[in-house]
Amino acid sequence: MSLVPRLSNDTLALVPTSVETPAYDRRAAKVGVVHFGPGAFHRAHQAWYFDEMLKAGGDFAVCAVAVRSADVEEALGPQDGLYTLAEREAEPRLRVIGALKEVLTAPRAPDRVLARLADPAVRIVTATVTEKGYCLTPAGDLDLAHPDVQADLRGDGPPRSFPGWIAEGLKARLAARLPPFVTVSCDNLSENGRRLHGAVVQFAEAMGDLDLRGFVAGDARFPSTMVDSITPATDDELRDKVRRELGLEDAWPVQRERFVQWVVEDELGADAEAFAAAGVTLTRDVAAFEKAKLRLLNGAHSTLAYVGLRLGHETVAQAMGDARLAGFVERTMRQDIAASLAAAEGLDLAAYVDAVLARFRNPAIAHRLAQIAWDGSQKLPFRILETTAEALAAGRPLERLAVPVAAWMLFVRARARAGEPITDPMADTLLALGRRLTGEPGADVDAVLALSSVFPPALAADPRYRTAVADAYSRLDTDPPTALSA
Ligand code: CS2
Repeated sequence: MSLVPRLSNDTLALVPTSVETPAYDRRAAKVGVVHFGPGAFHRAHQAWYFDEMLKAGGDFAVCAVAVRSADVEEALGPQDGLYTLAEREAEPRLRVIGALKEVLTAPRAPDRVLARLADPAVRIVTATVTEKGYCLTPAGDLDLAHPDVQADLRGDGPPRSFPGWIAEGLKARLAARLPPFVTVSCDNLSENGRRLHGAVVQFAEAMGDLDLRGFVAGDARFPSTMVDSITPATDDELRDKVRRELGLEDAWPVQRERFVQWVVEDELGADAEAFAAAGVTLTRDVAAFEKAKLRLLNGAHSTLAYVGLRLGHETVAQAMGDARLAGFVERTMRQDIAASLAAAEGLDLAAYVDAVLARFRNPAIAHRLAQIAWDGSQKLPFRILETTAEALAAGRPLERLAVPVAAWMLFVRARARAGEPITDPMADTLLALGRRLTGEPGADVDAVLALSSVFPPALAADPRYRTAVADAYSRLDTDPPTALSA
């Protein structure tokens, strides 16, 4: 048993002054925000912004709701919602974040979640539920065949899906004649707010509730956003560091680089000023920022992950230390991806690429490629395939853009052959497919591109694209460095 006391309201005063702690009255701060999906990214990113807003005196305390797992409640409940955020740079910095005032697990306390959604003091609902949490079909509609959506539409219990929760929350607001909350998606999907809005409208329609449909479609706001900060998963090294420096036990600290960015479509009403004062960029044109970030940063990340793993690297910084791979990724960003982007006002693409590459090289961060490799079936469409489909339509080269997809195929095949699991909502399908891949490029590419929930049919059917993927696959399989010469 550890003799080190646990971080909580009662022990907060023991934290050394070198570590920043909440400088506001946590007990007095009112909950103004409900957040779905309080994983490491939320706690390192939006919760830090809300902590800044609380410092400035606003009612931005957060009720954090895990849609399924009780892990966060179990770790942070005994800590009164407190946890440590480590900024990993040459000069690291620790800060105890106090923004999470309540930590709930939806299946355990559905009534409390609903009461918060219907609380007049709550104005904002944020979400990081990952790509799969939106329950969308490849065409971007609400997936009515999704088991959680079906259960929610039957209405025989509290909501299970995230769109179901938002619909239920807005229904409660309507019944109480309250204004709707603003729903702010913070996941890495292009046009995240618009997609979520569409899904919740379809949800209300499928419920046959026309009043709710009108309220969601006409009154509720779903701004799109771009969120950015590199957040490696928590590991023992971080837990030990925090224990040493705080002199307290923290069951679930989080870490990120110092850089943070949050760009939100300007639909926040009276709260806009507080967001802007905390450093959030409010804009009318979030799409250009979102696209640039998803395609350049996340696209490059997924490329580094699958190709880097194939080459035996473990972290992003190590992969960037491999000059051939780093050069390949940089060419892909500058030549192929940047060509698919129109610069947003205030966004210089060449400087953005420089900054992203420098962040990837941060030696103070051990961002594991295996973490980025999760959920490839959900990530590749937004990160790589949209860029590729546009390159195809415009007659631009496809060779480099085919490489991460070929590397993903090899990743799936390697995991399947080794009998190792894959973290992906399509894991069963992918592992079965991976076992069938023989190494014959034509047949393997046929089998993988037939996954219609991942590859848009027009792209999958195109002979130029198929040839490019098959060529990259065979090179990566037999002589990986040659795949990087393109
Ligand atoms: C990463 C992202 O894990 C991943 O797939 O690409 O989480 C990335 O670190 C963030 O989007 C950076 O903002």
